[in-house]
Amino acid sequence: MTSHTMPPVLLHTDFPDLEVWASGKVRDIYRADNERLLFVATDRISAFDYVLATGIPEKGKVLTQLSIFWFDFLKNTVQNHMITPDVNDYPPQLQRYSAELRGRSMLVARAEMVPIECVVRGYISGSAWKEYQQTGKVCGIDLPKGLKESDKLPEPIFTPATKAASGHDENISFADMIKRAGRQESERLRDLSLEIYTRAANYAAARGIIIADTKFEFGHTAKGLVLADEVLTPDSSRFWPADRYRPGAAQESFDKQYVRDYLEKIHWNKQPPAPALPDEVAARTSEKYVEAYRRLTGSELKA
Ligand code: Q0T
Repeated sequence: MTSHTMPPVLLHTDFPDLEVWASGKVRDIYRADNERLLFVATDRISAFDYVLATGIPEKGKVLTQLSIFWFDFLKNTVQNHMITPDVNDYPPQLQRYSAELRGRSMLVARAEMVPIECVVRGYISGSAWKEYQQTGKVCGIDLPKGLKESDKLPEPIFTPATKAASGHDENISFADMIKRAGRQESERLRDLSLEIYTRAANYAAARGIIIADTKFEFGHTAKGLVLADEVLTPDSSRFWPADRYRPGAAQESFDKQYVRDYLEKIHWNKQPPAPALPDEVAARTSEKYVEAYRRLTGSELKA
């Protein structure tokens, strides 16, 4: 008789004596002090733009540990905002929450954030595929005629976006980015984003994962320009299993495929409230996140 036990899932953080700095669909950021923030990845999952009622065991840990892996992998290319992921090194006022924070959080340097989403695409998918079908371009970049959905691009492209009032990202041209962020800064962020993507995507491809596209966020600290937010995770990127890659249609997602299949099967109208997931869908999805971590890092996720 085998008994399956799931680790506890963290859906909501509640640190009453800490000030919330920013809160996203799946991440919460608290103010630690004037210079430092506490960045927490919960186990929440979003699909079709909504956060579901069910958490995914290990998800927050996988995303945090993957970001840490990439920060280290990229350390000779770009500085990052991480100060420490070790709760024992957190300031004393955070120590009382160590049980919830361990493995899924990091202390980061508070940065002056660049108000641009730095998106790099090696494959054509999502909003870029829509734009290409309508105009033949993406963010003002001319692409070859005759591309199919999910095709690999001749070379990776930088497609910046801004957070619109709707909460949805709005693709902008590089010329628009220059108007907002200046020429020097924009060229630096573009070149750096393309370099980071190329290094990471080549590494992942050798491990059977296509990183179709990804979004970076940068900020400025006393150390200079830093890579912030979470990096090269399934939430900030499209991860596709390479052995199932079939251009000409939308691709299966590495991590959320069971979730999307289930939501389609129950004919959810994609309006709130978002449904809960059966235990088995949550468990199989958890395994996919843990597998992505294993394939990319070559190590088992630590307990
Ligand atoms: C930030 C200052 O989506 C975001 O947060 C949702 C929880 C983006 N965001 C980042 C910051 C960071 C980081 N990362 C930082 N190091 N310093 N602000 C705020 N919102």
